[in-house]
Amino acid sequence: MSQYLDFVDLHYKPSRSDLICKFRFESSKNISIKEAVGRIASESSNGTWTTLSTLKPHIRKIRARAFEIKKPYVKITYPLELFELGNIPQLLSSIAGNIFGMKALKNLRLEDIQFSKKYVSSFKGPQFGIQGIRKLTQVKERPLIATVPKPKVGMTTKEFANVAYRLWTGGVDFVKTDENMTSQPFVNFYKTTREVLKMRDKAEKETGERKFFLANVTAETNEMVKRAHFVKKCGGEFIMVDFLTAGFSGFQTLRNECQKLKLAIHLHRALHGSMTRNPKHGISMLTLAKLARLIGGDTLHIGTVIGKLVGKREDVINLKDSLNRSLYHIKPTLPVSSGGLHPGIIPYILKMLGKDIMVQSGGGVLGNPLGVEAGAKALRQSIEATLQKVTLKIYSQKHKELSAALKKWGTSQPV
Ligand code: CAP
Ligand code: MG
Repeated sequence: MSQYLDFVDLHYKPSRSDLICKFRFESSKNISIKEAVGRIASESSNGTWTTLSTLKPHIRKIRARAFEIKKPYVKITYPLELFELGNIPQLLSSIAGNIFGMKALKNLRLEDIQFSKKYVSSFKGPQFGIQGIRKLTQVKERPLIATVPKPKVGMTTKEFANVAYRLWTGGVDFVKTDENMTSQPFVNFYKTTREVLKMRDKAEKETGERKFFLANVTAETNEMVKRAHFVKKCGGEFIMVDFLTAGFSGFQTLRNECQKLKLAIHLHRALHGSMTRNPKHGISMLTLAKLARLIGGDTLHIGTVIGKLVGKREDVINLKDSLNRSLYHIKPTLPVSSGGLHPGIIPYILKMLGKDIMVQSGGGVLGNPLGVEAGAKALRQSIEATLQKVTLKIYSQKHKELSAALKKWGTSQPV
């Protein structure tokens, strides 16, 4: 089908304002490589399955071009005119839309995306970023420590607020609501936010340390905006949003609102596995992370390699590096390592990712045999030991909370 080959030009040089996408592709039977990459470029820009009587030179001029093929990868360049600045849903409807369902492809994965300065200029990026969070928290030299009360859903407002208080006094910096705890009848968002932030103030007074609540506002967009205003009203500094289940439109609206409210945004990536896990088909977490940073997540979950959820070492490290890489005016996003972490495997995490991260542990804290405060203490002790280059075994001799965690989990890697 020759019209697809019009979207392949291996001599084409992308212009500085183009967006460039890297895809991994597998053609279906009897579809040549050029036909396959032509189809991807065509269907994700302004072509279709047949020639058109309405195709004019000025329209053909802004078509995408497959310009580099290194099987199983292809790079496709997109003239900026194809996109609406500042509109991520439209970007994805183009470069991650119909193409995943084309019969001519057996598999397709959007691996990476490179934005031009002009495109990036239409986004805010993180309001605080890593430096801003360190300034806000006054935690300069160590990883930020977060936990999430477990069981993840079921606690009443009172129970949740009480556990949060005990976690803060035990030594964590951040307490978050879990990704699927929003405003169930027994834990109304407004009542809980007010109660938890009261407990936070109490814990700050008693510990002399800054403490923070990552309130999950995930809901219908107007409701998320309302919840963000309420967090601000109660003295909160952060909100949390499941940016993929909330959707990019909701996330962009929330980011604009948080600019006015001066609220930092913690991004949970629930749903990502449905797109990122299959190495042959879907969208890479790297691509999703770049979009999350562009819109303006101050923090983003990136995985652990050795925790309970999948994530290859080079991918997790690549994610961390990408969130930190210079990108015009866009601040770096703080990587969050979470998912099956417990004190016994913290040394591995810090060795792999360094200290400019947030370490988040739920079960690894709330499962400590000595209780809630001890769980928080043990997590903090494992970080202190690692930064002081003391083995956990030695450090635990004088820290019973860490010793209890090591007795229960050792250095086991949960599955
Ligand atoms: C971790 C967690 C987080 C995961 C999300 C959970 O709890 O709260 O949602 O880390 O995965 O619900 O599993 P645990 P990721 O510490 O008890 O595992 O960080 O990979 O996005
Ligand atoms: Mg969770």
